[in-house]
Amino acid sequence: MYLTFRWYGKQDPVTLSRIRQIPGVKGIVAALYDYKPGEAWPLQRVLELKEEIAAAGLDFSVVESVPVHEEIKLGGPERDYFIESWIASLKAVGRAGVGVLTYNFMPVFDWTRSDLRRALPDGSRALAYDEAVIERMDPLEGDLELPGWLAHYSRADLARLMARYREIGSERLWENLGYFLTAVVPAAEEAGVRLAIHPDDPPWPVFGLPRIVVDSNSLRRLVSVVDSPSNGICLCSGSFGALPENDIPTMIREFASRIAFAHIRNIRITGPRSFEESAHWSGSGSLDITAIVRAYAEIGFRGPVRPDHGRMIWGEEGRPGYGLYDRALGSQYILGLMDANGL
Ligand code: DNO
Repeated sequence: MYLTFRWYGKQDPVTLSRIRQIPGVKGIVAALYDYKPGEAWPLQRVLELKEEIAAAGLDFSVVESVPVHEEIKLGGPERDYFIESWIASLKAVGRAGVGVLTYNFMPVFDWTRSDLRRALPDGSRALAYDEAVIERMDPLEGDLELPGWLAHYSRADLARLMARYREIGSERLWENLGYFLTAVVPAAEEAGVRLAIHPDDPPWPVFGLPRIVVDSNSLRRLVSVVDSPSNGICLCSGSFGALPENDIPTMIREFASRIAFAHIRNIRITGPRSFEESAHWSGSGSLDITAIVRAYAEIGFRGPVRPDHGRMIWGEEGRPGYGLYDRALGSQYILGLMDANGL
């Protein structure tokens, strides 16, 4: 396993030169942020990004994410066009020598939280999710927008999209994921890229929209749709871990051969379908990060890992979940566990 760090490009207050100073970080997780879902990434731009990262002494290890256009998820009439365009981006990623590509299949909204700056008792601030608050929220009212979401829709488009998803339900969403994978996995194999689906975060329906990548059963179904190492998983401990029945070390062992990318994050479950994000240390949250890294050691995981979200500490401002300090601390905790487990 080797340590990587997410970087949001030139706009990111966390610069590559700062990331370089974190011991043990070898790789960068990045994307082309100026392309909308459905637009193909030109090879030249991916190569430029790779060069920029290499100039800072780091490797471009993972693309996170190439967004999947809603027409693909909805199985709309234009899906083949958008799948072709996604494959063009995938090929560019492969030609640039980046071996892992993360994506998700969440309808409309990527990760969702009710609170971007929950004050924790120690004075730090963290992302939090409260089902009761979410139930009272109407995404068609107000400015529901989270940093990190790649797509933003006008209110009218959002209303139309949400209505279409409510019509199709989760079984059709599975079929559409199957159709997508059947088309893209052979292209990924050819391009030498492992796809890594990110689980739904949180792993249950939000705003009445179906969510399907939520537990071990869904991963079993996912890997069986197309039997190939390129049909891989981004095993995100914080996303799956919000459901107490998801035992992350057990999942790591079961899906060992399909894990292409590890996200390590801790959360503190505060009630049913409610949690706040905590520091990576096992002692600060509900997840046993020590056992998680031990499971990666047991399966001999050789792929990239990144400290997922961090809290905002020491007065840092910036992109919620993606400040420098707490993620850097988390990376050192992970690095220590890696060393202790011979990873
Ligand atoms: C949140 C991230 C997600 C992830 C996408 C992958 O911080 O883990 O936004 O990048 O779901 O497509």
